[in-house]
Amino acid sequence: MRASRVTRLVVAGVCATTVCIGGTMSASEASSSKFTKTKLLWSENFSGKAAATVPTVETYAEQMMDGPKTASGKTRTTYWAADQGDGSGSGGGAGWGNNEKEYYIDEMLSRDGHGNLAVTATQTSLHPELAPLGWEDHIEWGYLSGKINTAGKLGFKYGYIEARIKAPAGNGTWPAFWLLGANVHHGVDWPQCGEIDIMENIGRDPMTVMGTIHGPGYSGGDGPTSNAYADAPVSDAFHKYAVLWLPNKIQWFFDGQLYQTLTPTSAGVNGEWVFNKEFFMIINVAMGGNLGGELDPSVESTTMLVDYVKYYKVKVGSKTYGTLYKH
Ligand SMILES: [Ca+2]
Repeated sequence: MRASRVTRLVVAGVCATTVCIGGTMSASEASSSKFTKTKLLWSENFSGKAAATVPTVETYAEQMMDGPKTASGKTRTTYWAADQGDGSGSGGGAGWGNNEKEYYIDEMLSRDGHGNLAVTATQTSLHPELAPLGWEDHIEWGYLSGKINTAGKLGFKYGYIEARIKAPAGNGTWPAFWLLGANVHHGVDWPQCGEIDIMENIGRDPMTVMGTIHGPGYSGGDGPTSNAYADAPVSDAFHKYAVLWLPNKIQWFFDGQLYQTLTPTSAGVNGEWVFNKEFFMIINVAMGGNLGGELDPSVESTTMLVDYVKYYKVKVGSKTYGTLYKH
């Protein structure tokens, strides 16, 4: 999510089945590691009444101050923080390092009352009452959108992580469900911190799902990646996006079907594997940018729905993997 990889997008051939992968399937991609989900370590179901905003979301700064208890002494009920702004303070600069064209505000995050998180991207000009001060002078703030993360509160290492998502529709949309190395907040820069993109999709290529990693020497357009292909736009229906994450191995699944396996010996990684440690989770809808592409004026408003995120401990052979960190 952090950087462009438009240069390595490959146009898919025709798929005869509902899901298939691009290119030639290697032996390691042909089958998933035999694993069993042994325990649900954490889940977020986004249940509750429809609300203008997600009531459990607080700013990252507030979360960092409060610790595991809220200021009033109650045990925290959320581990989500909202990212705000255009990325100017993110380290990636305005546009989040990708020339993205959204400005994140809390109001674009809501519960829909049907058990889903709704992340809406909407043209800023249509909602000047929600727009940041001076928005008229920033043509790059074409859309208001939403982004949440678990940084500093909830971390994950290994296991099986799955979200059920209905992607937004329209040219320029760039939804993502991804993980970022927790040490990015402790002096380690991107891409050394590592990034695992569990799901990305771009609206102008609506039937293609991308799974990617970024690390030292293999980031941006050089991040190892593969695609899964749906037989209809992934904005038409909910789909399950997941990774099985093990020491020195990550496998990507689309609706339960494996479509990619990456290891330290995968092409481009050159042995420096930065994924055997804690990561945090991010969900967002970017607009435009290096990967999202041209914005489409006809896309006035579009919404991504997230039914759930589930995190499981898994057993592979005689060993179990999956550690949840609550900070
Ligand atoms: Ca739900």
